[in-house]
Parts: sequence; structure tokens; C-alpha cells
Amino acid sequence: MGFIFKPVRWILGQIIIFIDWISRPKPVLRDSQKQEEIDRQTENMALYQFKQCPFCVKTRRQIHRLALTIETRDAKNDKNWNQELINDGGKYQVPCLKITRPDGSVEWMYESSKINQYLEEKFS
Ligand SMILES: N[C@@H](CCC(=O)N[C@@H](CS)C(=O)NCC(=O)O)C(=O)O
Repeated sequence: MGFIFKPVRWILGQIIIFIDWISRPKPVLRDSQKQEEIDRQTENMALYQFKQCPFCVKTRRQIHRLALTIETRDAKNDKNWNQELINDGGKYQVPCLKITRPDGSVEWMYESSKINQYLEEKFS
């Protein structure tokens, strides 16, 4: 039966991506100085994610809406990001936002709702 679930899951994933694409919220507009300042802050962030994961879509929408430039890392297909997430983050779950602070300390933030709330509070 596994051979049926895989393509069905893939098709559902593509539908989610399509719905996300046609219903994307408009990004906020900031003056260029403010946007540059925010871009500098988000240089130290990376989102570990899967392309088709609905929770990742939820967080990517938030990133898009807040007009943030955050690197996305494919934790399913890229071995390095996959291993880094498991070994350094502590568990294989996406989305996960890696935040490297100016003092070099690193926070691995799991849970889409928590990440979205953090981004909202910091950048909206
Ligand atoms: N409550 C979590 C759920 C996240 C979740 O279930 N992610 C799935 C992908 S959709 C996952 O990481 N699965 C790990 C795996 O496939 O082993 C959230 O909102 O972020």
C-alpha cells in the first residue's frame, strides 16, 4: 500500500503549495532604511523546512507577509542540513528557525506557531 500513499502525499503537497501561491498575502512595505536594518537582523536566521510540509508553508507565508529575507534550508533532501537539524537542533522536526545571536549563542526554535509569533513580535 505504501506505493499508493507516496504519490497521494506528493499530490496533496503540490496542492498545498499551489493554494499558498495563489493566496499569498501582500508583503508589508517599509522604507528602505528600515528594511535594510531588518535584513541585517535576519542574516543570522535560517529556516529548516520541507517544501511540502503544511506547517512550513504556514511559516513561509509569515516570512513572506513580513517581507523578511530568511534563508530556507531543505532538511529533507540536503544531508548536511538534515544532520545539522538533528544533531544541533535536537530533533527531526520542521519548521525550525535557527537564530544565531550576536554573542554567538544559537537558539533552535521549533513549532510553527511559536516561530510565527516570534517573527510577528520582532518585525511587524
Ligand atoms: N506542531 C508542529 C508540527 C510540525 C510537523 O509535524 N512537521 C512534520 C512535517 S509536516 C515533521 O517535522 N515531520 C518529521 C518527519 O517527517 O519525520 C508545528 O506546528 O510546527
